[in-house]
Amino acid sequence: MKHFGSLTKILLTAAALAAVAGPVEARDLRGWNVHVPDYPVSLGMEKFGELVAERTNGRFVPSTFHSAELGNQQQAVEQMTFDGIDFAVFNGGQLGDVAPALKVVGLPYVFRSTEHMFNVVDGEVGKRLSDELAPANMVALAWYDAGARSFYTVEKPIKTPADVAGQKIRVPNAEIFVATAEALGANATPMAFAEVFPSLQTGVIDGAENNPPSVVSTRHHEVIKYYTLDEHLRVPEALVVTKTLWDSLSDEDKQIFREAAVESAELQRKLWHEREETALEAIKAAGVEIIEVADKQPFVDAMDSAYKQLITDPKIEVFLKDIQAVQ
Ligand code: BDP
Repeated sequence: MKHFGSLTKILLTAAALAAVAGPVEARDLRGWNVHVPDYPVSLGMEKFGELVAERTNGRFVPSTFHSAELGNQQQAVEQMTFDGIDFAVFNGGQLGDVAPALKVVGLPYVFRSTEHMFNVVDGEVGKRLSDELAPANMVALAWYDAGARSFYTVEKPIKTPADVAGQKIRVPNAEIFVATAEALGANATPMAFAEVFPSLQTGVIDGAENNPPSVVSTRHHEVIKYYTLDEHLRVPEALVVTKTLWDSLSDEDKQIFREAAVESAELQRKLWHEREETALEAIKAAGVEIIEVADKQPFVDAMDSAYKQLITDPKIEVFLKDIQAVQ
């Protein structure tokens, strides 16, 4: 498995550095990741680990456990609260279940483009979003790209919002996803990422929604027939460390961790961009019909009820206004 390879590399680096600099007390850090080892998020996390190990001269040895080996996302979020894991990449909208203000990045169609999204999360709003994670024992160090999520189905194509109504659509286990699918009248069915493939295969669900790289990494394109590019959600993903770990770091180490995270995000965003294109090609090549949505406005209009449900306190409203004001 890939992470053992890079773990070995990190340990060897640490050993080599110790030989030069004298013995170092290495602290192992456990990282949670939902994706397979060659996914852009996974490669970004590996980079983060390598840079931290290298630049702290092996005093910190982060290793990432891929493919939800340390549990599903909900369990991982929980483990962060008691330092069972030290770092992770979490879908920002899913974090809304533990830090309500984060729901704002999971509002349907909240970002106008990828550029707008990164201008928001890389700027002062991103810093404030990170502060909101403190009660969940997390600090966000950088943000990864996760493209845009769109619906896909096995039997009945989705061309208009009305086509979603009544379909049993899998969504991740978090309020923003349920509210978004329900706003279109779907029978929203929360379930863990790993369970979606067999559920599509056996007809337990009629469809799901995700970005092209995830459709391909989970082989959903082998069982679906239609992919509707409505792009209802564009949710950034946060590279987080526990607040416990963060607070224990010297200022110098904090800078190393932050720079490593930002550099890993630069790599991840570049890989993401490439993967988005190859993934869509693979989906087409598998014979899936791609349904372009020339006018997304009917989908946007249908999201009113999701906004009403998700904007539960004035703070989220302030965040929303601030996001809209960013260019
Ligand atoms: C992927 C996201 C991941 C989600 C997953 C899902 O990167 O954070 O957990 O979708 O649908 O695209 O569960």
